Amino acid sequence: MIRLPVWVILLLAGLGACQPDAESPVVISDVQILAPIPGSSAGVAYMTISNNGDASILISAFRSSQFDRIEMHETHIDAEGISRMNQLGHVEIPADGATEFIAGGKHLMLMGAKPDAKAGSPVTLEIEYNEGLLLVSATLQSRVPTE
Ligand SMILES: [Cu+2]
Repeated sequence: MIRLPVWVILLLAGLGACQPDAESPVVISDVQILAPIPGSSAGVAYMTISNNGDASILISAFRSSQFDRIEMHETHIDAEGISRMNQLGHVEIPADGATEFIAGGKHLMLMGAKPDAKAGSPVTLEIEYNEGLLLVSATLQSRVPTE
């Protein structure tokens, strides 16, 4: 984090009510961060990250102080028809493009929940990409087991 350029800090400070012209071309929407179900320590997060800039961006990591680590996964169906997850090292979002983290596709697994990572608690994710850092804050929602 020490290697972040100063303008990133200014950009984050500018995320309040008034958006300067030099705002980040990256827009995050449809954020849903789900707390672990009882008996599990893994949460999951979904969101859409849009890149309105004219250069592609590369997302290299997600972090949160409430989880030991966050992995980027992609669910796919293998040749036997079994649903599997690959871990992704990075995610590229093309210029004027968007990437959805959704159930059944790319998604974020939040591993090793700390005691304060409960449904109803505020949670902040840091997103590290090639231009700096983005922050996403939300309330942890309860995860309803689905089968
Ligand atoms: Cu996963």
